[in-house]
Parts: sequence; structure tokens; C-alpha cells
Amino acid sequence: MFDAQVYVSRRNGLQRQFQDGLLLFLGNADAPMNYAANTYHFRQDSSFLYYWGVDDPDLVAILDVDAGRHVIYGDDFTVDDIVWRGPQPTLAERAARAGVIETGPLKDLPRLLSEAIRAGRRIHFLPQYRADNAQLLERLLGIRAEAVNEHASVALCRAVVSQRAIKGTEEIAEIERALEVSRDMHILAMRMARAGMYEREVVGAMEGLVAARGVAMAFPVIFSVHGETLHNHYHGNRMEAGQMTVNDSGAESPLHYASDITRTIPIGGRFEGPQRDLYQAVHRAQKKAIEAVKPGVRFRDVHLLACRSLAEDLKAIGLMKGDLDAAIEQGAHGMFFQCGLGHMLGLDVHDMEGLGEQHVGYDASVLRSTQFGLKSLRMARTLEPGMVMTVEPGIYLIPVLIDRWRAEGKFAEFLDYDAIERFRAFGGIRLEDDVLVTEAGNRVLGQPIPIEMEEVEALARQ
Ligand SMILES: [Mn+2]
Repeated sequence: MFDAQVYVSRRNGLQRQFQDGLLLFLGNADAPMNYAANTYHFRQDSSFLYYWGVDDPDLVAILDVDAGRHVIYGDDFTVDDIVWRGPQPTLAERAARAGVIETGPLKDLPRLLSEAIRAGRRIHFLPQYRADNAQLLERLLGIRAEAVNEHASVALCRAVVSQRAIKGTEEIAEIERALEVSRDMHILAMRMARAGMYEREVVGAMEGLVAARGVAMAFPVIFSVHGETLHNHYHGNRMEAGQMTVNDSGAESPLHYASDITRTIPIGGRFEGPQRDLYQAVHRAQKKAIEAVKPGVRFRDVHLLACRSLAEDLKAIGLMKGDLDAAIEQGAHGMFFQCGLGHMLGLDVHDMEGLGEQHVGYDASVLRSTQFGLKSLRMARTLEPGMVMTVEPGIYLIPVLIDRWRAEGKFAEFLDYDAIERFRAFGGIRLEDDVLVTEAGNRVLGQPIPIEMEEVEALARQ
């Protein structure tokens, strides 16, 4: 855990954003896998971790704005629990590490909340993504479980986003700790992946490395010769010489901060033919985009700059044609780059996505587009020092999209469909790094991870 003062000052900063009311935070419970006592690896809720620090299941916290009280509710382990789980610190001891002096048993919660409801006090809570917590809110507040998110507090979402979006130095250090592990994992994958091997063999080695460092993955590994499928979690393909494997994977830090890195590996140790030009196109777009990251710039404009760079190279290669300004304005590059340039990174890999992307990546100054491609941009608003963004351009040749758009004659003035047809089995390339917005501009976090075409090839030949 961070120093207790970190959590105290976060909670005080949150409290100052409200005049009155109760701020209710639900921690996560263990989630059953195939029967109640056989559970998934426990992951605490990220906002709970951020304000209350305690990384254990079955806790609820209340910040009473009027009284200035910060309380964690939970039950101490019984002797029976300790027989199975060994000695555990008391709730009071665990809470004290986050500077929380007051604790109480869970049985006190229903009365406390029903009294607050009777007194007409506003109870703010965040949107819920787990069914058991939605049901807990139904029991505590009398709101039907299916409807709880309609009653989630926009004011609390905005207040939490305003704090979590701007990372402190202690959080940056955690993300860089996660990146140390991710760096080793990506280099291992570059060295290990070779023709004749199954994707899962490399995935297993990466997961083993992360587990041996005592941490977890920040999200399920994407590792596939079918990199054109943006989130491909199937790892059963045999890798063949001349293919490329997209490796999008990142470890968590000990305090659960995420890292998110993508590299593309040439199987056989050399990018062949057009792979070379398209790899350089993605790398160029990434370098230009990173260079453009600085305070005061809208991330939507960084995204469009990367799109422009990709389109220029795709035109030089002969896959796009015509007036590129018009092509980008209309979204023709969406044939090759169907998603957004990046997202915020923090305690969640898509940081705070559960609080609503409209509060995280958008504000009154920039509205969400409905255009294919641009609508998938998770973050569009103005960058501020302390934000951490992923910058992850890519080129993806998706056969079903080629067929659909060609049949519709879509963007025929900007897309050379005969040329695109020859790239049908190309697959995909993605390159991703994690970038901190600083007062002066930006800093790519962590020690550099090989990305220049020649250095990746050299590792892939080992
Ligand atoms: Mn990412």
C-alpha cells in the first residue's frame, strides 16, 4: 500500500467536491468460478483501492460529507476462518494503513442507510459492473438490482474521474514497476516465438514470467497471428514463417496499476515484403502521435494526426488514393484502422471505463463521433499534465470488412480495392506504448522496449 497520507489526501480531495450527502463505495467480493468456494483470482474494485486502499473482499466504505467521517464496514475473521486461512489482521488494523480510523461491522449498514434515506440525504454511488454488488445495493437502498446504474451518481463519477485522471508521482512509479515486468515479458516473447511453435506456448511462458514476479496480468493476453482481430484471445494457432504475431499484453504492479504494451513480432526473424512498409507506417504514426502529446492538445487531434500519417503511407503503398483530407474527414482510413488511438491507463487498463466513457474521455468541448472508427475513440478531450495515455496505432486488414465495403462501393474514391484484395491475408500490426503527459510535453514510461524494426528482428532471430 501507499503511505496512509496518500489515501487521506485523496479522500479529503473527494470530500471537498461535495456540499453534503453520503458517498458509498462497494468493494468487490470473491467471485465463484464453478461453485461458491472455488473462486476466481480476487481483484478489488479500482475506485475502492484508490480511496480506501484495503485489498480484501467484502468491504463497504462510506464517506459522510456532512460529518466528515470516513468509515470502512466489514467483518473480522472468525476463529473458523483463521483455521482455513491462517492469522489475519483485524479490519481496524487494515483500515489504519489507509488512514481510516473508524470501522464497523457490515450488520450496521442497513440501519445507517435506511436512516439516511428517511432523512432525505443524498446517497451517491458509482455504476456497478458486478451482479452481486447490484444486489447488495438493492438490499441496502431498495433500488431494483437491474436499475441501480440508472441511479448511479453522475456527480460522484465526475469527481472520481477528476482525481483518478491525474496521476501522482507514486502512481507513475507503480505504472513503471508494472512496465518493468511487461518489458521482460515482451522481450521473452520476441526471443521465443518461432515457426512451428503454437501461440499458447509463448503465452504460457509470458504468464509464467508474470506469476513468478508475484503479480498478475492487467488483462487477458492478446497474442495472435490473426492480429487483424483487435481483441483476439485464441492462442491455438501454429505460427508459420512469414507471419506476424501481435502481442498486446501487460502486467499489473503489486498495487494493481496496469501497463499495456503491444509489439508485433516477425515469425522467422524478418518482416517480409509489404510487412516492412506497413510496419514502418505504423511506427511512424506512433512516433508522430507521441510527439504531439502535450498539455492543451485534444487527444482527438492526436488520433487524427496518427490517422493522417497512416493514410499518407497507405497512399504511398497504393492502398489509398485521392484527397487525404477528404478521406480522413469521411473516415475512409477506417478500412485499415478501425479503433481509437488510445485510452487512459491507471488502476484499470482502460482507466475508469466502468464509470462511463462519456465522463472519462469526453466533456462539453468534444462530443463523441458517430463515424465508424472515430466512434471507438475512448479518449478525445484535452490532455493535462499527469494523465497517462496509451498510444497504439495499427493497420488491420479484416477480410469481412473488405468484402462488405467493396460490395457497397464504400469510399471507392479513396480506397484501391484491387490493391487491398492482395492484402487480404496480411493480418495486422499494432504498436503501443504508455505515455505520461508532463508540463513540458510527455514522457514514454518505463525503460524502452525494442520497437525499431531491426531490433525486433534481431531478437526474433535469437
Ligand atoms: Mn491499449
